[in-house]
Amino acid sequence: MSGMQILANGQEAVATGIVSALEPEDVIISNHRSHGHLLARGADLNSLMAEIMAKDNGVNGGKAGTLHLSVPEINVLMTSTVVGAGSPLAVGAAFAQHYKRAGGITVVFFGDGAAAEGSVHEAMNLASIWKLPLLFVCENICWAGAQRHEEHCATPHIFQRAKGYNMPGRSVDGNDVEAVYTIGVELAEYCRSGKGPAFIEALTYRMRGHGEQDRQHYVDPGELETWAARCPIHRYRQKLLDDDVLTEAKIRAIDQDAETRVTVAVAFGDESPYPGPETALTDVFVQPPSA
Ligand SMILES: Cc1ncc(C[n+]2csc(CCOP(=O)(O)OP(=O)(O)O)c2C)c(N)n1
Repeated sequence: MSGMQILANGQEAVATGIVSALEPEDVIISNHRSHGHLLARGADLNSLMAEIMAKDNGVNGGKAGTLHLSVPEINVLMTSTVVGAGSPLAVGAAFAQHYKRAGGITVVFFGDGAAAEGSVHEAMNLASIWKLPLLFVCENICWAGAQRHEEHCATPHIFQRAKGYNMPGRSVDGNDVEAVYTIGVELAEYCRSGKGPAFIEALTYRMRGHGEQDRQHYVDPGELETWAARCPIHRYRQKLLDDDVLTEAKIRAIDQDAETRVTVAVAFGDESPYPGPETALTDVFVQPPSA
């Protein structure tokens, strides 16, 4: 695939836990590491894969690519690779929900690196002053690009910043899907009830490089092994086996189903055409409704 591919292997429990805690009317804004959020929300795998391959059948006609997706049908307003850009836009989305008394909340996903951007601090401040229904979800994956957490962040506990903006802030084991879901339900409910914004810091890890071009030469292999042993998928699989919820055979069937769906999606993307030159200027400008 051409272009920069940024994956979220290792962070599956955050996407699944938080998105499962939402209602259909809730709005999601995400960053460059968004594929898990979109899949958890039920985006169509075939048209997502086609979009990542810049094909005409993609969710955005091949114009967004992997980093700037938008799937309004499932209320994923946008994803952006401009670090820290999602939060002020999430303030806008949450303000619209509040103003129209629409009932939903907005969730914005961002990384620990983004948490140091001024835009995120401004968004937290304004959301709190206006008591907006906005859930900030910081995925602390221990790295921002090639920088360790302590190289770019003044505090080891980002969730404590929530206190400075007068909103509840909690940290959670981001590799435990039930724990993420539980805290997600609790704080989504807080935002939904009109009390204002809330903040979750999910502690997890980036199992691949910053992007697929990154060989992670700067990462201690022992650190990767430690986090591999905490893999959220393996952990939950084991729990479901231990609790007799699933059998080995059922798990194999789920794995097989996932592999088949990915194979079908890759074939769909491969076979899809590239957009024609005549579409270069379509869906680029919006004609505002006349007053
Ligand atoms: C405003 C801005 N500054 C810098 C970059 C370059 N950049 C892309 S991703 C990234 C690291 C972001 O780290 P974090 O927010 O923790 O997200 P992660 O990649 O770790 O999920 C940087 C610096 C950018 N895309 N946008």
